[in-house]
Amino acid sequence: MSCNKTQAMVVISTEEEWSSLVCLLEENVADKEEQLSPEGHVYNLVLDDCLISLHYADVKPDMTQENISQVMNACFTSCKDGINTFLLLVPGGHYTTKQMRLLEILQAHFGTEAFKYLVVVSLEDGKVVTMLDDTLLELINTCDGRYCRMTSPSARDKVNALVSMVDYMLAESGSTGYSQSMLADAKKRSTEDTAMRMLRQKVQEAEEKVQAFQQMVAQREERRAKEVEELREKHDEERRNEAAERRQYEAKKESLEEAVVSHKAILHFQMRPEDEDDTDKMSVVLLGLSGSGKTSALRLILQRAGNQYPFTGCTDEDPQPTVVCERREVCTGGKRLILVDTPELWDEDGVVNLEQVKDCLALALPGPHIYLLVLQVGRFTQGESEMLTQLQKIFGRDAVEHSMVLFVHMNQGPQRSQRIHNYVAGAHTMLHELTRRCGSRYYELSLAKTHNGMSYPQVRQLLSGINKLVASHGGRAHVVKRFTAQELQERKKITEDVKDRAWEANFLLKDA
Ligand SMILES: Nc1nc2c(ncn2[C@@H]2O[C@H](COP(=O)(O)OP(=O)(O)OP(=O)(O)O)[C@@H](O)[C@H]2O)c(=O)[nH]1
Ligand SMILES: [Mg+2]
Repeated sequence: MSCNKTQAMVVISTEEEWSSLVCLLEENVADKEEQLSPEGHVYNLVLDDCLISLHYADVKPDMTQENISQVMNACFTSCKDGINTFLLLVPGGHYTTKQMRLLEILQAHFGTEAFKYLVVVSLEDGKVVTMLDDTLLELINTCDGRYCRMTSPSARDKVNALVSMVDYMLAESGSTGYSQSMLADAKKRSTEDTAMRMLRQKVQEAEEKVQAFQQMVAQREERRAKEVEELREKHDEERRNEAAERRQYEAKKESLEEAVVSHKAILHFQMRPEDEDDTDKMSVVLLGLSGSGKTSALRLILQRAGNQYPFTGCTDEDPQPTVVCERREVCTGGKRLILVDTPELWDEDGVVNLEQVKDCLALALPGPHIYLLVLQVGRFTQGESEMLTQLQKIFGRDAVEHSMVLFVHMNQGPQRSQRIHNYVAGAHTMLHELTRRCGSRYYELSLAKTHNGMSYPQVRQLLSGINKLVASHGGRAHVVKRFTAQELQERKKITEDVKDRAWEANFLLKDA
């Protein structure tokens, strides 16, 4: 039979639907003629002088890309005059994942160009489909509305309608269908896409690697910082512990040394001959303006230092102003400590009481070793600011090398927050200068009875300071050049003779 025209249609469907289509056409469309090709299924149908050649693309969703290519190429080859259209069979108007996958294969092989030649065919065996899926509607839209229903009673009419639809589509596109050059273009694009995809994938992999590396570096940095911090904390704690241990050790060592010295001294003191020389005597002269606290400080030092040395004349009552120099002795740390109390040797106006100066030097024999400048915490007068000048004027320029300052607290002890160092640091520059010129040798003593406990360590520190200063001068006393030794010795004798009178005078004043 000769035909005026031929339409080659490639059918995209599952094998089951392809069989259903063939059955439907065989049963309902006359003048049919079936022909099977060795490569796959081909079904030729002659209808009104038109040869409709249906080529089944036997692709399966699980096929490899290579196999799909083979099937599609065979399909293309069997359509000798090119492919006019692609038919996607959907059973009963249901667009399922199977059909979606087949369309993906079609697009992958023939490119998006193939959609311009695609017709969606709904196989409806006796059933009438009234509602279409949204996804199917979308697909039909993509195909510019090319949708055809294939029902058994009117199959012939439907095939005719399909042929007309294809004719119209080809006329619209101005081509004969999907061509070899389109296939070549699709393959080229696919290769380019694949290359681009691979490139993109490699870039992404590289980026991921960079990111992972950066993350790893950041994690390591974080871990290292944490370790360093932990190590630092550990070291800090070790240092703190070491410092505490060192302090404990130093305190222990100091107290042991003191105990040894004290013990030796007691033995030495007990065993020494009567006429022993004066090398173990330290003589301290307390100096300061009236009311600075010299007598009170002297009493407290004697009480705290002189456990082995009983002395009379010490009461708990407030002392009265001292009118004559007095000498007290105490055995401490293995030495005889001589303390010389003085009345005001010079007044605020700088007027010197020379007789009392001589007395104090005579009573300080074999010293003086130390000049203890007594100042009240919180009080610093104009006269006191010139203390060192007066001291040097009276006792000689080098007297300052034998001087130290004793700050006394009258009413309250030092607050924890304001230790004597802080007091000095924040004091008037003149006071600051005074302590500096005394070689920063300054100590404190709480006279207030409410802070009784504090005076024990304070006296211990003061005595230690006295010992150190005396030792730094090789145990030698300070020589006051303006008076001869003989003159002072004689004065000492006279002073001791009038000692009883001095006591009397002081006590008389007290009772007044
Ligand atoms: N508020 C208070 N006053 C005290 C304390 N101890 C002593 N005083 C007073 O401080 C003043 C001076 O005390 P002294 O120790 O006699 O001073 P001084 O330097 O020996 O004075 P002169 O002998 O006059 O040179 C006296 O009026 C004491 O009554 C104390 O703990 N608290
Ligand atoms: Mg006094």
